[in-house]
Amino acid sequence: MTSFSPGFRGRPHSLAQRLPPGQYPTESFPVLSAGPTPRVPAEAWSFTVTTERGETRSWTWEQMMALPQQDTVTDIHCVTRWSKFDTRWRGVSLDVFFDGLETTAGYVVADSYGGYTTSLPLADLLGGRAWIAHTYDGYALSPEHGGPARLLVPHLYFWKSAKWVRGLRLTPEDDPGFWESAGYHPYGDPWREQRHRGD
Ligand SMILES: Nc1nc2c(c(=O)[nH]1)N[C@H]1C(S)=C(S)[C@@H](COP(=O)(O)O)O[C@H]1N2
Ligand SMILES: [Mo]
Repeated sequence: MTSFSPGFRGRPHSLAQRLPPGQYPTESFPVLSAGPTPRVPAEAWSFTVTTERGETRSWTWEQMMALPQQDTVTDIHCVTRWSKFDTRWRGVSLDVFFDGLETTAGYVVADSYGGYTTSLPLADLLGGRAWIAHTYDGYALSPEHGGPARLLVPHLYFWKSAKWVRGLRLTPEDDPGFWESAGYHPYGDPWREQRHRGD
């Protein structure tokens, strides 16, 4: 199954209409990392979902690659104001990882190799809007951009898309991650320009 950005279906949208307020378009793909780039070989990678009751489900690289794969073309928006149109990814929908999971938790903390964290509502990871992405523009995702695999949540500012993701923890309340604790907005909707807490 393939999903397309708004530019590809329905009423044609000009690129200007696809640019959230205060953003500028870029052709390059900037690297933004708060620390050194962890080197995680695919064979050593695993991904774990932990419920609020401490139950876990894990996937090795091989198991993740055996799940149904999706191609996605989407725009991404960094809070530092660059936006990049029509980025092409391949990965597994979060719906697949959460399928049949019993939870009453409303929030998720994404944990990365290297220690980065970010938090968001569980609902934003469901409904075909978020992926564990391992391929960018037809090539294995580079370590700088979060390879072997990263979270991809393109409808929120890109700091929510945790690189080198290793797991998701379900929490009853919002538990602010790295940038959220540093004063960034808890939700981060680019269309409402939710850059900082209080925006
Ligand atoms: N693990 C981890 N994930 C991260 C970050 C980080 O520092 N560490 N930076 C975030 C920010 S602020 C942005 S804008 C994007 C940048 O992704 P890129 O380097 O692939 O452009 O990754 C997000 N995910
Ligand atoms: Mo960012």
